[in-house]
Amino acid sequence: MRNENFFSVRMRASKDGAHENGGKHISGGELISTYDNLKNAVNFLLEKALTHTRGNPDFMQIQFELIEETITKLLPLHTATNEVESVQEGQILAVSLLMKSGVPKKSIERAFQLIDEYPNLRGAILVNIWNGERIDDRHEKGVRVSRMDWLTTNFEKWANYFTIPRSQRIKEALVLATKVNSHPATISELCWSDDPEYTTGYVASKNLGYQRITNLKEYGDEHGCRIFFVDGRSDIDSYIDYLEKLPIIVQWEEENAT
Ligand code: PML
Ligand code: MG
Ligand code: MG
Ligand code: MG
Repeated sequence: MRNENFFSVRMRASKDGAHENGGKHISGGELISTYDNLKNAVNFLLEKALTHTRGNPDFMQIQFELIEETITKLLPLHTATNEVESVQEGQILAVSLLMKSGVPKKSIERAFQLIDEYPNLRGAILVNIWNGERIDDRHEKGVRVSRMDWLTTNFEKWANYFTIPRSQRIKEALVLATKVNSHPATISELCWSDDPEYTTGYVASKNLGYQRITNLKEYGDEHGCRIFFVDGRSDIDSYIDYLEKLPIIVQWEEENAT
């Protein structure tokens, strides 16, 4: 096989100016591409941002860079879907899953206050499970998990096997959750979308897997949430380096099915 170079391709788009100038976040995206596929990768991210339900961007940046590090392969987290009738039911389930994964209740309550304090966050916030305090210093920007992907053909094979919708959104969220939760410092993750038309979110952890919850916010609400609950005794700088820099590809074969 040809020894190929791989590139990390990233996009961010905003409205009323760039993010750093107070613009509203519209869309972001991450891909890993071969050189020959770069044109498709850039077009894919361009299209994603131009057609986003959060609005039409007036600022966009797409960049690519060669990946020097070896790419690690990860199996997708085991996935389950929890149907709930209301946002209240969804939120109660999320709290109980977070507790099951090892986050103390008090710290979950504090983390929910943090979500309200940073309504325009575009990345993730890192919360120390031992006291519920935020431990990254990224303010409104948050931490952006990067350098990750899943070949669409392989994702579709996985989705067909488990009868999960073959949605790009699920693919992207599961890639991120798989990367984040494969690090020993991550205890659990809580996420719901900032897309006003999408109400399904999830709690993910090593033991629970990727637990989708069909109703975690009201339809029409543009406020998203992404919290990584972290063992605060870990080296946080190297943890953030892992999230931002270590390249991973999710890959699944039928013999991996459990
Ligand atoms: C997002 O849209 O940014 C996050 C979506 C999370 C849930 C995806 C799913 O499993 O349906
Ligand atoms: Mg989004
Ligand atoms: Mg639009
Ligand atoms: Mg560093």
